[in-house]
Amino acid sequence: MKEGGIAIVQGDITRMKVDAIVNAANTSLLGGGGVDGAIHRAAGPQLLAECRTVGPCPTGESRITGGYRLPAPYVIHTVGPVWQGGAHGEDQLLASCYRSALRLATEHGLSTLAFPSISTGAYRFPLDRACRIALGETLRFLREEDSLAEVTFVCFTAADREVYRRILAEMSVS
Ligand code: AR6
Repeated sequence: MKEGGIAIVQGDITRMKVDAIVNAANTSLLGGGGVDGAIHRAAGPQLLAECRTVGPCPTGESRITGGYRLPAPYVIHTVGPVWQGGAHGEDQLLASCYRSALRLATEHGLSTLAFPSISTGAYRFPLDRACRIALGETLRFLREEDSLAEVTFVCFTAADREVYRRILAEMSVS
């Protein structure tokens, strides 16, 4: 599904042939489980070595490294908020993850970017709410900047992909 520079697919983000994939990291940038673990496994040990030189990274911010053995030449590591009920600035911090990752991509002259669903796994951010923030921030960014050609949301499950598709369709008509 494609809509105004946004594509939504189901799959493994480590296989994406885009200029940069985004990693849902933690503040240490030294790896972990989930998509972070998958990216480090696929990229190989040089990614961890570079991460040691660019971390730590505060929640809501992003850092860029090479992609090493990945098909994508760059990885943008962003640190999502841990869900604590929604009254601890989680929405603003998650929006900041998307904005800072998109900004880093344009600063590096990249034109295609793929995001996982940041914070919705181990960090337990509710999917619907996170998805509205992800798509809202990205649509706004794409309207204001013409440097990025396509942003792909890579959903790990078909159920997640359907949520993204439904919410993008809702946002596109409103
Ligand atoms: N490709 C695309 N999406 C994936 C993949 C993959 N290969 N693997 C998992 N997902 P999570 P978070 C999805 O837990 O909630 C790590 O330990 C997954 O189904 O990876 O931001 C870090 O080091 C979910 O939809 O990230 C941090 O400590 C989404 O990616 C912490 O987890 C995000 O789930 C970050 O937690």
